[in-house]
Amino acid sequence: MSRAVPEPLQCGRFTLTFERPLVMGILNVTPDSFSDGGQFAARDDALRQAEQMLRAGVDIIDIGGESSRPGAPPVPLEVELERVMPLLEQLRDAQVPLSVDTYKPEVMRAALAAGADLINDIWGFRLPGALEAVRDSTCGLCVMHMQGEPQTMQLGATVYQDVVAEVREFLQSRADALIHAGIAKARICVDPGFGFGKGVVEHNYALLAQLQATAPQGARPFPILAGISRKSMLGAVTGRAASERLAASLAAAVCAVERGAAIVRVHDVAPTVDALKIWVAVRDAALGG
Ligand code: 7PJ
Repeated sequence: MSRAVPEPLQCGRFTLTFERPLVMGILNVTPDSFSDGGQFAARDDALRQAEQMLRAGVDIIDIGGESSRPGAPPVPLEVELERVMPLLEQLRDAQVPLSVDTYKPEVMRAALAAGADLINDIWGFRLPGALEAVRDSTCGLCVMHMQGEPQTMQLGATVYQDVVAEVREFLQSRADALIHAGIAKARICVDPGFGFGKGVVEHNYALLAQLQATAPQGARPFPILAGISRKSMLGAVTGRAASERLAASLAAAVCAVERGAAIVRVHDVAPTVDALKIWVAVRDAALGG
């Protein structure tokens, strides 16, 4: 099977190329405890986890200071900054791109000033000021699909006539808006947003089955990022709790890469790196290389 390698992604200090699929490791700094100690413990924990990811061969670290789990309470700006900024500074010298998972323009600006290489926005840079916050930097941008308007934060039941086409049209319109604002196309990657405003399990599997078709089509396809790790669509099929979804997450990562994902966003970096090495070995053997 021949498939075009996506164009390189300009990503701050780095230019990412996609001769092989890349692994984005999820680094959440969201303490369960609301005590002061919780904040520090969470940071230490996150640093240790980052070191583990680096040893395992992570390609991008995605730092998140607010849980975007549907129904999770929003985190005040100051708290999100307090969680994200110290980590960004402490990981700045690691030789991998640092991504920040945020939809708040103020966090984007602070993160970019501190050297973030990529901004990962589950709202697709739709909040007022988001586009302006990233426009004049060289950071990469991950544009994710989520149905609904940011202002209403509507994450409930969602209706689609044709989920794949609707996601693609949305991603196309957001990419157009970014490019129209003067952002280089080479800075953009796209993501169908598994589980976000997609309450019907089958919709998520349709998006995975037709992953390539969820991205805007054209001569220079955008790199596709897929985040399926531990998500409820895996629980729906296996009947397993989130903590027991490693095997399902690995299978989903391989399926996503097989269907065109350039980057997979995962919790379990080491096993994903191994799984994708096997995928690469099979691909190369099929090419006769
Ligand atoms: C995603 C994300 C995703 C991108 C989260 C979770 C929920 N960013 N942030 N894509 N998911 N780009 O990890 O379960 O799928 S938070």
